Amino acid sequence: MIHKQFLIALFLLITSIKAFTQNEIIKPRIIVTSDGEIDDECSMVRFLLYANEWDIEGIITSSSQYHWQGHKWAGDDWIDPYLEAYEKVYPNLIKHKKDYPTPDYLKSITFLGNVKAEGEMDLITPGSQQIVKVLLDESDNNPIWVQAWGGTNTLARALKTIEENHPDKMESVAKKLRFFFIWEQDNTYQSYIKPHWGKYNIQTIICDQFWAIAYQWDKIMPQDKIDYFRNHWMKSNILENHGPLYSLYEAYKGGGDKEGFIAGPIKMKGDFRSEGDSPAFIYTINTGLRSLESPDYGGWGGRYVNIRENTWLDPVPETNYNYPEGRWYTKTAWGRNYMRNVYPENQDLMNSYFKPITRWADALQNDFAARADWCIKPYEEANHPPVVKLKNKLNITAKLGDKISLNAKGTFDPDGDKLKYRWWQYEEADTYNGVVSINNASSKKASLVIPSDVKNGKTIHIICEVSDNGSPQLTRYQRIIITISN
Ligand SMILES: [Ca+2]
Ligand SMILES: [Ca+2]
Ligand SMILES: [Ca+2]
Repeated sequence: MIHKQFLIALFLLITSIKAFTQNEIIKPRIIVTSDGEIDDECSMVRFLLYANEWDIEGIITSSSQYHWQGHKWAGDDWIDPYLEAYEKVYPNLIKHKKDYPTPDYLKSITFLGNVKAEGEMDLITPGSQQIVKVLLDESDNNPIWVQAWGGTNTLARALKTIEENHPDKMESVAKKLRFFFIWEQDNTYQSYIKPHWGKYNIQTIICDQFWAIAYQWDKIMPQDKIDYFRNHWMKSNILENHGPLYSLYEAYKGGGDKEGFIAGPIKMKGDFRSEGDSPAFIYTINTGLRSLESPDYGGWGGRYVNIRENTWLDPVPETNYNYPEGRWYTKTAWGRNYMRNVYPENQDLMNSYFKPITRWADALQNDFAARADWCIKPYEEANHPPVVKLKNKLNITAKLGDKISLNAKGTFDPDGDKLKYRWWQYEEADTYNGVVSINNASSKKASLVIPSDVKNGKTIHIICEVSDNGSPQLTRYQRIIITISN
């Protein structure tokens, strides 16, 4: 006979282990909508290489203000070659991570959405129907991230179908929805989604920081990160000899760009081209940075601040900046307008605006390079990221003057690589308006003392950053949030 107390203890043990390990977190559910621009096609390669990180429930072609059927259109079936190439590398990918979805599964959830014109949301399309089906499925009520790499029109059509046919379900559907838009690339968020669904206060991130890795990366990327986007790095790590999926990845071709963006004076043939939409899915990769918990925590996909209701936009580094009331897009977004009208002036301001993305750019590119190897190499010959586990809690409540011990015991590398530790304060993400000094910040065990001037309720965010010595060097994290309660 098992004692009730034993069961309770066992339960507490299991739940505490769960709280300490990022790997046990269930995969984010995601739906992608994309307008098939050349840089979406680059993003699609990276996306498929991370397909094991999520439950992908829809890959849907949509239109945008830039692309629609008959206007700079990549074709209704532009995703097919990418899925075919994924099918070819899949047998090797699963040697590295068993949980890549099968090519047949990905094909079964890939659909054409609303593509006839910019902002078209009258037609019920296979893409809009897939979104409806996923959102109305009550067997899974975990959050679902809907990403717009183009317009929001197919999403808007799906929501309108739900409003028309199942108005009683709107609230429960809204509860699980999370939006991540790369700008508002048509007007349907303003004209339909906000007026009809605004009352449910759906968390909505609208990103402009993406410029850091879009067509003008060469002007934005800091000097210590720019080599990861240069042709010599791209050639050996991404473009050549990495199998059929990476061979579809398009580099910069030289002499300006299809989309009319003029390259900077130093951009060369074979350089990185553009992946403006990638932050939408990069944001949902579980790196240990806990970015899904709140958009202002920040992670590989950037950091966002709450502007109004549950709308999160890019933090603009100007005091008294007034965010526009309507669309956040090419005409209004700060970064786009900085690049168009102000660059090359005030580059300190530019650097701080794009830092939420550029600060991780080396780790991000190295990670992409490792997965290039996963397409062609056996497990033993490729690198895999460290798994960061901490002995201390991830959420700590502390008082002024408390000594906090930080301990990364339990962290390991699946390849047995040597690990390098770095503990640092993510000052922009925490609400303490000061700097904490960390003792032994480059050891497995570190500590800090809560400064005497932290106000009650404020937070200190500490990142445990762990890099291996494999090739390419890979990095993972764990974030600790200390809340002051006196
Ligand atoms: Ca796009
Ligand atoms: Ca490794
Ligand atoms: Ca701070």
